[in-house]
Amino acid sequence: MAKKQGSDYKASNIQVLEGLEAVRKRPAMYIGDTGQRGLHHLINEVVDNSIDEALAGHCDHIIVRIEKDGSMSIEDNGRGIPVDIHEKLGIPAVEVVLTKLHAGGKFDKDTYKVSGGLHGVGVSCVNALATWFKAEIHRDGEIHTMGFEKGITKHPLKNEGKTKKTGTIISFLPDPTIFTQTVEFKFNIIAERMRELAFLNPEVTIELIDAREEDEELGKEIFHYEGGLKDFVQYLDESRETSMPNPIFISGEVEGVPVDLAMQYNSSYSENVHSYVNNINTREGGTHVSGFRRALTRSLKSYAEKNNLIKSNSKVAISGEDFREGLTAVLSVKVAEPQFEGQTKTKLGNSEVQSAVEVTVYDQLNEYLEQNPKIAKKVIEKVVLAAEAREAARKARQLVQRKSVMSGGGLPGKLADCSIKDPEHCEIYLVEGDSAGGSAKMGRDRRTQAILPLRGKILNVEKAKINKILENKEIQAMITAFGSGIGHSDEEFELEKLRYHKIIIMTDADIDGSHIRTLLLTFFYRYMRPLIEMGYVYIATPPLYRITAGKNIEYAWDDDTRDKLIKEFKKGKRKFDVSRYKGLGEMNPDQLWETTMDPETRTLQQVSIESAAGADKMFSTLMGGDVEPRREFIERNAKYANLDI
Ligand code: 0RA
Repeated sequence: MAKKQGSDYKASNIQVLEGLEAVRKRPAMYIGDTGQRGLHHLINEVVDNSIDEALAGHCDHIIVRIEKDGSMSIEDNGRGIPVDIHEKLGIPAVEVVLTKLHAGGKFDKDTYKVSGGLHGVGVSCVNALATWFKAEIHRDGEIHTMGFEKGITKHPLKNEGKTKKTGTIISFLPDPTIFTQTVEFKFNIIAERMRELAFLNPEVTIELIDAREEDEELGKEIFHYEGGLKDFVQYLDESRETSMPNPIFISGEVEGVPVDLAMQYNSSYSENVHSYVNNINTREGGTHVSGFRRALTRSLKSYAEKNNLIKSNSKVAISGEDFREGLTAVLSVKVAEPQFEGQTKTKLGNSEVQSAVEVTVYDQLNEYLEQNPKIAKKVIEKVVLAAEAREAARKARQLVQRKSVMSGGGLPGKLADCSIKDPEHCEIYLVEGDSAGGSAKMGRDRRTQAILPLRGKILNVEKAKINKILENKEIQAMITAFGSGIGHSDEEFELEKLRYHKIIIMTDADIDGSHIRTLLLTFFYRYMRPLIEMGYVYIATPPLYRITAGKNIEYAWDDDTRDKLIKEFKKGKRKFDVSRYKGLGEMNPDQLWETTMDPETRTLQQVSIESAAGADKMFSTLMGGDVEPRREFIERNAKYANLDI
């Protein structure tokens, strides 16, 4: 029997190889990129399959391990990948799942699945991109294993004895010839997605273990949230002052579409609505989000009218966004056959979902408001204040525009603009301090590089109202220089009018510098988010050390390189001098150009936001009011220092 199966492999392998070879030839087409993000995507691809088992009600425990040798293993207690012979293909189903593109494996349509959704390219892609890949399946009382190298079967399905459990263990080592930038898995990046999945699937416990860590406690985190979305919202608002004792929780199902929502108001001014379809973050929103917005507006409006909570003499008209100021919400729906649209394919298109969400939220929110009149009154008062602030902001915005028109040309006085006008080729450096600004102005390429010196700290937008933000001089200068406006709607923020496609933050490599950088990023994230989403925001990386030996000058960006250079100079028996750059202002224009601004040689870090919920949490914690969560956050993250910025 085993032999017969073995010879069957040969015939079927031909097709199989063709499929996975394509993945190895063009990996980015399947997993997005082959950098750090693509590398970590491999884990998600496997875990998504375990989550599918959980969604189908067959799995409640997942263990994700980063092994000492740099490989990953993902274990679940699901049903185990089927091992029986696939009717049409004549090979074991597990082989179909692991070697056929897009096989996914879920042969029935009626289940909601993550895999096969947004990225769902299937576990077979992970197999294709791994130096080695193993599957251990516990199913029907028996242990089955299979092994591969670069997607090629090296060890056909084998029975390894008896078991009482069911489940799947997938382990693999990423192929360094594919992931040429890095094959190092980062605990924090994995933790963020596992936490999100645990919030979205309260029935599951996800253990994340880093076996590379000596200290067992430090290398382990368990994610399990019985409160689900409620816990998620409370987690997001941990460093904000909330306006209600507990998040509102809404749950229902309309025509086969399960809808879950948790929401609460807080004392901030930003809207933090995160939405998911089959556990996939729909960053561009879609029909489910419009359904939610309509229900929220309709329900609150009718409650306010019925109870005379909006004064008839109020001059400002309340608009939809006023109902969402200071709102943190997580909306999660499950759709059997989701259609994803939009630039990043993260916008839900299924029209039937809008009414499913709208009906569910409208009915249950009405009920909540009736039962909680005190909270309802507070919420309406907040909405009215938001409308008034929006009106004030509109006036302030007009004033900023008028001022810039009156000061001629419309550009801020401190800006040294570039001569070329095509935004695609233009860059603007936001430079900390006038003296560094001076060096940058002298050292730059005037055709393509504009310099805007920023004096002191910009306003912390996390704690300020929009009209105060618009009064801030540094923020005004950025708004007029960028030319794209400020705000959340398409009318307020016009990406087409942006004058530079690279916005480069250049601050000192010290605590103050990193504070200013975070303040700027917070401002962009909250009020000019498309800049970050489009990948237009960068961080310049000036060197930390200069080592001079006569006319020979070398720069070092980290301690290791500095030590290496020192060693070399010592070997050559040359006299040398090591200095630590304290600030950008210490560099002369040539040095600044050479190390940090010359497009040929500089390294820029592009700012990206992997998870919107993660970014929201990070900014509210770093910049919000409470000291304790901030201290904890910084301590927790200091070890990894990879906030992705
Ligand atoms: C195909 C079909 C079924 C489950 C799976 C694949 C499956 C894949 C993975 C990957 C990691 N863990 C997994 N667990 C399950 C359905 C099984 C059935 O119908 O019994």
